[in-house]
Amino acid sequence: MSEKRLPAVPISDSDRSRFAADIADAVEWLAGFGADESGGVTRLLYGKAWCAAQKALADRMAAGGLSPYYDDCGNLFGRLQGRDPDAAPLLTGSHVDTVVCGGKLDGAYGILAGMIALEFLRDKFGPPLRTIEVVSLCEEEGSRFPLTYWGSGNICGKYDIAAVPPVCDKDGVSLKEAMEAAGFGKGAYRPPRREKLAGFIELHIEQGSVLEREKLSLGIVEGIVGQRRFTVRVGGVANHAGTTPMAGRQDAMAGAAEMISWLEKGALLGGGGLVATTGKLEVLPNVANVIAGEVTFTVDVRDKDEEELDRFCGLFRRAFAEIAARRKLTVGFDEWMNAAPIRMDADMNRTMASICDAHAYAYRTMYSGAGHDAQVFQAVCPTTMLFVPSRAGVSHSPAEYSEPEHLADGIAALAEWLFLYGYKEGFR
Ligand code: HGY
Ligand code: MN
Ligand code: MN
Repeated sequence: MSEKRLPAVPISDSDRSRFAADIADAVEWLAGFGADESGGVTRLLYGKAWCAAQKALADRMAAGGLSPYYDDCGNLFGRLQGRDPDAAPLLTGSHVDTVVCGGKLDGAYGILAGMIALEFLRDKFGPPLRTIEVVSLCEEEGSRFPLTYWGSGNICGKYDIAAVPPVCDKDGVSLKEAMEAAGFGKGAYRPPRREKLAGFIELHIEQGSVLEREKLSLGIVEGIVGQRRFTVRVGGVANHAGTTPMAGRQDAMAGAAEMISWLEKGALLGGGGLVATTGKLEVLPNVANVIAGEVTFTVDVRDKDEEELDRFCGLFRRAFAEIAARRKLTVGFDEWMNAAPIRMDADMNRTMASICDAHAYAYRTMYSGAGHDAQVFQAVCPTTMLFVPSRAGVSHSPAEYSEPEHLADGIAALAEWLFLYGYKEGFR
């Protein structure tokens, strides 16, 4: 239990109900940008819905008194100017892009909650000591291009828009072309790289069912799992489904199926927390009466432990190579994501625990099985992350939902955290 104290930012019942009403409205409003027929949201980096959402968020930030500005890779910031221009700024926020047919809260909640919290603090306490900015990060999911954390990665130096990775989307549009078509990457805005940051906090839905199962309101994230993503290409010989005997086929689909089944069994056998997923599969020529000549599929592997990730990825690559050799197939691996497991800042988490205790929120510390921009920021500045419960643990789905009261508690805890680090002397 952290030291008991009174809340530094008391939240009245009417504050909480206003947060709940405002966040519920704002989430529905933002979900309108990229709403798809499945009832979910599809907002892909630099696409039409993405551009409209960023523009609408900039207008909403301006209307709320947060000065909006972009950096040159398309991250959007809403600034609450601090009194001390030399103090390093604090950032809060999350990603504006979504998965395909995603939910309304993943990413969006952290942006909108940051806007609500900053306007609340400004109205109650005036300008902060140090500048605080809410950021709508341009891309985190890797849904359009085979690359993730494009927004936070440019801020934190993982990427450099002067050397855009040569990746293309499924229509062959390159990241560079898409970025420039959206008006970015041409020097019209400030360079994305931020050297001086006092800290970053990301408010996010849990996307799992721990908090709901344990009937808790908040989850302080002690660490985020490491993540590896691959594209695996299996090559065989396309042939007639009717005239080709079973013996001697070089069937890329049957080979890929054996590999994907191995992946699931291998992860289950491991017994620990490691998870492995194939979420995407493409077949050529993809017709019923032709033996598949080529199959491309993804592998997503996650674990808290870097060595376990190394071990399992070595194991599955050897197993796939053995399957391919036995079936006279070829197999190729393209690793396009490698995020190390990371622990959040212990001091900042202790502060968050004292906030939860002061407000008597039921909370726990926990690990995140989902990747987040916070793991990119933690490599360059003190970073913390706070979860609110997800109904039935569902996410990356139109059924994604959190109770407005839980969303409101997240905003209240965020507001106090930003107050302590942004308004008070003495906090780093
Ligand atoms: O896949 C993830 O963990 C995150 O939602 N991008
Ligand atoms: Mn996500
Ligand atoms: Mn997310």
